Amino acid sequence: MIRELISESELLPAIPTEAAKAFDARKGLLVERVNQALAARNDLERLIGKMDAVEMMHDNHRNHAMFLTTVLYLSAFRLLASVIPWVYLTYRNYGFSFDYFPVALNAWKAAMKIELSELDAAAVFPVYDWMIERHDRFVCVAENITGDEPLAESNENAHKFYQAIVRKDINEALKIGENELARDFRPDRFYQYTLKPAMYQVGSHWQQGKLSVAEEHIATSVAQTVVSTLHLRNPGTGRVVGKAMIAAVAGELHDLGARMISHSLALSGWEVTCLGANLPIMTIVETARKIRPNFAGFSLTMPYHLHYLRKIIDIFKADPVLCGVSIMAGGSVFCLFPEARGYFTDIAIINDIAAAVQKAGEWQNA
Ligand code: B12
Repeated sequence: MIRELISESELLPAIPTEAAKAFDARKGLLVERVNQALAARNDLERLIGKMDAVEMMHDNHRNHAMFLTTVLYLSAFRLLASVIPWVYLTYRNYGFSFDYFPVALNAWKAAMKIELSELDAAAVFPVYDWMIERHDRFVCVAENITGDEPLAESNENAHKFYQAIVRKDINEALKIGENELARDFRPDRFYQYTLKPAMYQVGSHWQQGKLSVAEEHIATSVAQTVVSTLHLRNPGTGRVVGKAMIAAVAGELHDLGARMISHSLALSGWEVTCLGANLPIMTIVETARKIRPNFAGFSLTMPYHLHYLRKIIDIFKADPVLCGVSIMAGGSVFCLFPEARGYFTDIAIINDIAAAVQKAGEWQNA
């Protein structure tokens, strides 16, 4: 059924940029109005499970505003259709009723009637009507998500590494990494098949409530220490093949992938400038103008950051200094929601570290 919903989404008319901009500019006010509309309902407790969940509902409204901004800028309706069941499932797991969703979507429409011009609201309404009309079918898809999707491909050390990072055992975690590196001097294998699956396991245990937020943060911080220490102890080769700039886009706090890619590239002779998490678009552009990399790589995890990637690509293409810079992007959004790839056919989307290093080499030799 999800396939049908995704292909039906293609019938929606493209959103004019002006309407997307208007939604983006007013999204804070829209969120406030939707929060107030929901707070005024007598049946709020039935909709969100318990009154303690109001904070989480507000969170959802903020995320909704950011995600719809992405969807409207990119006319990314296939992405919208593939993300909705995950949103339904996540909030149902937190105790929300599925009935909450059409109520909230109608509140968004009411808010837009007040905050947007008639023309802009008329351009965006078909997207909301499309979601509301298909609510029952999205419930059906959400109910059939099993949650046993395979985790990232792993090797024999992944579970040991997982245990070490949740126990806050930095020495053991580092030893696993160093032993693997000593074997073949290929950090990409350790990162791809040990560290990444361990972090995905942290994520799913966190989502299932088996790890607390604090435990997830501790495990992440141990993993970050391992990556930094391995990089420090095993820097580049000295032979420079070119310059690379790696960053996680504006708003994106997940930067472990970017740091792992950076280290692997450095070991292949790239002079890497890794800017880390949450880089404003213009900082990325200015830094690229300054260092003039051969290529840039961007990391994205949350679907609601995808339109920033589009903006960066368009700015690079139109910039006389940056138009020759090749671009690659990766991150779990492209694995969890493969539909996202379709909006970026003009760059390389890569989720495997060795493949990213290989692509960089091909660009260098071209
Ligand atoms: C650690 C973590 C965090 C940390 C991040 C810290 C940090 N410095 O990175 C913190 C606590 C900040 C965080 C916050 C949030 N998180 Co979080 N987080 C995770 C977790 C557990 C691990 C992420 C990670 O490090 N993975 C390991 C890396 C190595 O994997 P990766 O990023 O996929 O990278 C690989 C490839 O994708 C690729 N790649 C990555 N980048 C690049 C770049 C290039 C150029 C290339 C070529 C390749 C490439 O190479 C890597 C190796 O294969 C995941 C679980 C998961 N399944 O990933 C959740 C997860 C990603 N988080 C999630 C959520 C919901 C959130 C929050 C919204 C939570 C909240 N309510 O606040 C916020 C959003 C923050 C934001 N604005 O970005 C969800 C996302 C669901 C979704 N996609 O819609 C996940 C999946 C957890 C879950 N199961 O629900 N998170």
